Amino acid sequence: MKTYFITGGAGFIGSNYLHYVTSKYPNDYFVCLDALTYAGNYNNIRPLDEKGNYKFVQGNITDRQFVNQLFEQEKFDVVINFAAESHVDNSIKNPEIFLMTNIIGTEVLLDACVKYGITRYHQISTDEVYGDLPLDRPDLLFTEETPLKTSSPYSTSKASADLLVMAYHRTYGLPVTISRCSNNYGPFQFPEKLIPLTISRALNDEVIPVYGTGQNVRDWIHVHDHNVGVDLIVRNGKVGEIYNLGGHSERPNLSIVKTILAQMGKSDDLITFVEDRKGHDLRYAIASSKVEKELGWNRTYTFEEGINKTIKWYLDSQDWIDDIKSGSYQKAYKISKR
Ligand code: NAD
Ligand code: TDX
Repeated sequence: MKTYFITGGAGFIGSNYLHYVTSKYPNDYFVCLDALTYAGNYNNIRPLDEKGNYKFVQGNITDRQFVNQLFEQEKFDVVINFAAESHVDNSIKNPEIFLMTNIIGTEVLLDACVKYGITRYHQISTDEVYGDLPLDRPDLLFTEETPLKTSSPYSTSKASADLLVMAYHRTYGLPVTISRCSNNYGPFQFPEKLIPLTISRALNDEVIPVYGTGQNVRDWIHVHDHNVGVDLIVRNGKVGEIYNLGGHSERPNLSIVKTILAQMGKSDDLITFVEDRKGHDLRYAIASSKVEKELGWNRTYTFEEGINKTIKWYLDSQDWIDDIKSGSYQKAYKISKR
């Protein structure tokens, strides 16, 4: 039995991870720490309260005293850091909180790992640390050897955190791994991101803002496939290694929006082209051959299966969307404690 420290578990990817592992590993114990920022939604993890191998704690990864106390109390074996400010557009408007959470927060966790000792620290990183690829070179993919070359304050903060993680491995011998994944989609994604934003706006026949020409390409992966990869890397990955995880499903943004509208029986007339994102990365595409060969990871969802299931989930979860739209999701944790 091991004790896992999961940060950012009330967010999109972390909550999906917790649903997966608390069932798969009944003999392990999972402590979720989340600050419940605007992106953290207690409704995502409320059903886990019933489980005997799980506990939720509200707190901030930048709060060193609080984090150290938790390490002392819980004696964590494994730390997985999902917590981050994750929305690129916000980082362009207000970079500071991205540097605080994504860099300083990571440093606080790494220091606690050195101080108290752990068997594995895993950093959830992103393909955005590699910058972007040209649209007219489909032969080019990001590998783990691709140099870091970031575009936004968000991706720069994530790359900085990755460098810190590797520095703690080399300097203090901390047993670390890093995974860099492409764009995720699936249940519980905050409707600021392209796919849930399109679905939730289309539900009310609101316009869908497409940045620039809509030709920017992202490599989409179902969140479950990402989390299966994280679990494999944490349990079997080699210490000190970085592993890419990708969807092998490159699509231009306009095609994603049109696919969703068609599936929902809505008109393309909802699409509105708006001013482009500043510094907008053109194309992401990930080579995952290292994790496939070394750890036997592979995707289970095709994009078509995954997106249809995801659209259905949002259509069946309109209460979840309404709670976000009304803001009442931010009271969900307080109400649960009464
Ligand atoms: P998210 O924004 O949905 O969730 C982030 C969670 O972290 C939220 O619950 C939030 O409350 C929490 N949090 C934020 N600041 C915190 C702090 N200071 N202390 C404690 N908790 C804090 O993000 P996500 O999409 O689930 O992303 C999770 C991780 O995966 C991030 O590290 C992100 O960089 C990475 N990632 C995301 C994608 C994607 O497509 N969404 C792709 C690759 C990598
Ligand atoms: O309204 C929109 N219109 C639009 O055209 C939004 C929100 C986005 N877009 C475009 C911008 C991107 O090219 O769609 C694409 C996807 O945008 P986001 O959903 O904001 O994701 P992206 O910027 O690609 O970053 C995501 O993937 C990598 C996550 O948010 C990051 O956390 C992750 O690291």
